[in-house]
Amino acid sequence: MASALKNLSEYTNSGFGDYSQTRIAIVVAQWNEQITTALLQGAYDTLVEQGVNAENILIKTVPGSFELTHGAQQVLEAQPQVKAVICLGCVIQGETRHFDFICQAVAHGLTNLSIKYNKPVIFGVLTTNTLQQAIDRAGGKYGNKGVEAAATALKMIV
Ligand code: DLZ
Repeated sequence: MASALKNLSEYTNSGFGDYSQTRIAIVVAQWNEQITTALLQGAYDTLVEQGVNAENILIKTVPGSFELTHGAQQVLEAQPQVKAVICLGCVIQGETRHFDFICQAVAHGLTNLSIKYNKPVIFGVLTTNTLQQAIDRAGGKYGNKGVEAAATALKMIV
């Protein structure tokens, strides 16, 4: 698994700019809240660390990862000054095919939004087999996917 080889909280410092006037949105799913709260913290701290003003960080919650696409679309429509949207969620494999449908839908949905609005719409969604794998990637032994998502968003802003 890729994140077993890479710590998700480690990123290179090249490719960043001046974000003092930059407005960024984070859309976070409430499903698996223990995990997504940790992802949100990691993303938020990274934005602030890289110079984004706290008052320029918009946080929106949605019920589950499936709703991340629509939540991001709502933000992009209502807030044209937002330069990037970081979408955070955690989908854990269960006994039904829900997992596959949700992961596919979100991946496609966010890709389409980034093309439609020509802005970074970041897939900060953990898709794991177990809760422990998610814990390991939400501030645990493999770092925090939220950090990686926020750093990626900033580096993709033109
Ligand atoms: C329904 C569902 C299931 C089974 N699992 C997850 C999950 O692991 N992670 C997640 O973010 N959301 C899950 N959901 C909820 C869906 O994303 C969505 O909110 C519902 O299907 C809407 O009815």
